[in-house]
Amino acid sequence: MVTKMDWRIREFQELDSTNQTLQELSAKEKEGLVVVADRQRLGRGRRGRTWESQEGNAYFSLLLKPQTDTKAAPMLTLVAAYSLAKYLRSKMVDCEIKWPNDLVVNGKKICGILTEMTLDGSRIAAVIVGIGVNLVPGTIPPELCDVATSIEEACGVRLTRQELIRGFLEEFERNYQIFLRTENLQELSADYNSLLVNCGREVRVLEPGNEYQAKALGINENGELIVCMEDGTQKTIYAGEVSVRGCLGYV
Ligand code: BT5
Repeated sequence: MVTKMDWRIREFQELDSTNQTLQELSAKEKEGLVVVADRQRLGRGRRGRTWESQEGNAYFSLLLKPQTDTKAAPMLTLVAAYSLAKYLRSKMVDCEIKWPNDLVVNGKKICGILTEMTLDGSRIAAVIVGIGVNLVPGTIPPELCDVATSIEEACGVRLTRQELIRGFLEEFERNYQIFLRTENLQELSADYNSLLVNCGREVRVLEPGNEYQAKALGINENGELIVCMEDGTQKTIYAGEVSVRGCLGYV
C-alpha cells in the first residue's frame, strides 16, 4: 500500500543544527516533520566534523520513523542522496553521487548528508536525515574551495531553497516507499550505480587504522560499496566505518 507522506515544514532563521532541533522534537512529532534553517551555528558533519552553514543555502532535516530493522536505517542516507541527485538532474544540474553521503558536480562537493538514529530499546524511535546543499556562490570558506562548490557556481542553475526542498521531498517520498517495501536497496541500486561517481574508479579506502587502494564497482542491495582489491578479490565496505577518496583528488 502506498500512503501519502504528511510533510510539515517548520522554518527557523538560525539554529545550532537542524538535526539537533529535530532530535529534540522527535519524540512528540509524527513522521514527516521537516526542520529548515536559514543558517546554522554548529552545522554537523559526520564523526564530529563541521558543516559550513552560511545564509543563502539549504539546511534541512527530515523526521522519519520507519518500522524496519535498525540495520536498514543507514541506507536512508543513500535513498536521500539518490533522490536529491534525481531531482537535481531533472533541473539540469549535472551532479553525481559520491558514496555514501555526498553529491558532487565536476568533482566538487555541493551537498552532504548526515543520518542519525535514536533507538527505543532495540527498535528505531526516529531516523533524522539532515541535508545541506550549497545553492549560491560566496558561501564556502576559501580553504574549502578546492573540494566544495555551489550549484549556481558549478552549473549556472539558480534554485530557491523552497523549490529544492519541495522537489526533493516529492522524489524522496517515491523512493522511501520502495525502500520500505523491500527494507533494502535492491530496486534502487542499479539506477543508483548509474549515478555513482566512484563506479569503475580507483579509490582510497580510509578505515580506522587501515588505508588501502581498490577499484570501486558499485553498491550492493545493502548499500555497501563493493570494491575489487589489487589481488582481484572483492570486498564490501560499510559506510559507518570508512571514508572513500579519489586517488588524485576528492573523488
Ligand atoms: C557531511 O559530513 O557531508 C554531512 C553534512 C550534513 C549537513 C546537514 S545541514 C542540515 C543538517 N543539520 C546538520 O547539523 N547537519 C546536516 P562529512 O562527510 O563528514 O563532511 C564534512 C566535510 O565536508 C567537512 O570536514 C568539510 O571538509 C566539508 N564541508 C564542510 N562544509 C561544507 C559545505 N558547506 N559544502 C561542502 N563541503 C563542506
